[in-house]
Amino acid sequence: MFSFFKKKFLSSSTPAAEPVAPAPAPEAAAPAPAPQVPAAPAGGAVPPAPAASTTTTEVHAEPSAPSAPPAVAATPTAQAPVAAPTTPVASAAAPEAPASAAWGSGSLIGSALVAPIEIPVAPAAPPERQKWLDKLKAGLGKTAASISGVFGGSQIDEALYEDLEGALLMADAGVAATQLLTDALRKKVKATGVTHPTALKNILIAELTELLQPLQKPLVIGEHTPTVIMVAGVNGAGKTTSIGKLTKHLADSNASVLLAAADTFRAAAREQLTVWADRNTVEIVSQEGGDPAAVSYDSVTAGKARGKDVVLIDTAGRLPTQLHLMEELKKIKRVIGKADGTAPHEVLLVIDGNTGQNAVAQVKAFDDALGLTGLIVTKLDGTAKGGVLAAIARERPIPVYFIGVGEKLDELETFNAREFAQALLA
Ligand SMILES: Nc1nc2c(ncn2[C@@H]2O[C@H](COP(=O)(O)OP(=O)(O)OP(=O)(O)O)[C@@H](O)[C@H]2O)c(=O)[nH]1
Ligand SMILES: [Mg+2]
Repeated sequence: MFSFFKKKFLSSSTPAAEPVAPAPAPEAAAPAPAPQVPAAPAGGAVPPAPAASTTTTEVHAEPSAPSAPPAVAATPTAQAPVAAPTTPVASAAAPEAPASAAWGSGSLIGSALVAPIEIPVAPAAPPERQKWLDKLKAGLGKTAASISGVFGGSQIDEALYEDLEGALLMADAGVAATQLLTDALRKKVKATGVTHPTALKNILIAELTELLQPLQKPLVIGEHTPTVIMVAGVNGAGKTTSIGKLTKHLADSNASVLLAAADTFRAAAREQLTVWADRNTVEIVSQEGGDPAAVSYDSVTAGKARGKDVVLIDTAGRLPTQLHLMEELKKIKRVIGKADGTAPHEVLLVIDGNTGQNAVAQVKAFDDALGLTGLIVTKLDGTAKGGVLAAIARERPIPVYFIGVGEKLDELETFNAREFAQALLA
């Protein structure tokens, strides 16, 4: 669970149910039969909390961060003031002291020690976050072990750098990020005069944190009502599951969510999303067969009419090389814009963490086609090596809003650069 800040701008002055403008025929193909918009299940869609409709700012802070000021996005691990004044949302964020500032003094290791060893000391995370971090660490354990092995000797020499390059490449960090990191290490070693590999490893954690920092950004909702989020990705990346998990985070924070089953290729895909909708007791717009752009259009108009805070649009998996399917995705995006000229407000790509270097190619291709605003990286609990985030940071730094470490509802969390660097290397 992450802290969740939400601010509404129009809620008190805008009628909840705007009349839906006569639909300019979406580019959607045939005038498909009206999509089913089933009534909310018993218990209903999560209604906006009463406070939400009358006040302008809601703050749902983790118990561990009771004094966090409004308009601040923070993870349970810390409090990082975020500049965005208008920002509510699902946040990433963290203790944003520069990594080095969090370092404490180290202990003597071996007789070769000539410089004090600095050991990063992370502020204690709240129990829930810690549990999740442990899962992330376990998932990335193999990578951490193989990179740590490089620093097992007693001196920093060329062989160490070579081994480190190999270990980073094996971890999917890619050539460019590996080069950048090892160059930075060489410079730091020269500048500081450190001689012990353990000190070098701590420098690497700091350098990786810095490289990953641009990826750490909170997802903001509340600037638009509804905030329309379109989700794309290759087959089986974890789109539908991540939407289900994200819905829980949003609903837990009293945001009302409408799901859109715009993966109309498979009946099973619709059913799968319906299961997540039921689990979270939120409403879903779906249509048997039909055009995904039409479903998306209808979901946005329904979201507006019902005053939903968020519309989450699930799309069918596709490879970036399937050009006609990429064209379809672009069309979905355009048609969403016809239902709401400002939408989609977020275009997210879900990436399977096991994809290795191919993930970078996916990010580039989907970004070129759609203009991505954020990423969700899934399956970091299994065989994924994790270094791919460094490659993304180096080659196409698009914010990683969330990372997934399992199939369960609570196994999606906000991304924090320092936590991730430590899980990958410590
Ligand atoms: N271990 C693990 N499994 C995950 C994670 N996220 C999703 N999965 C699993 O990955 C498989 C595919 O997930 P989906 O959510 O159906 O993926 P999708 O991208 O919607 O798939 P398509 O719609 O077929 O393209 C399912 O078995 C999920 O349970 C994760 O973070 N960790
Ligand atoms: Mg799916």
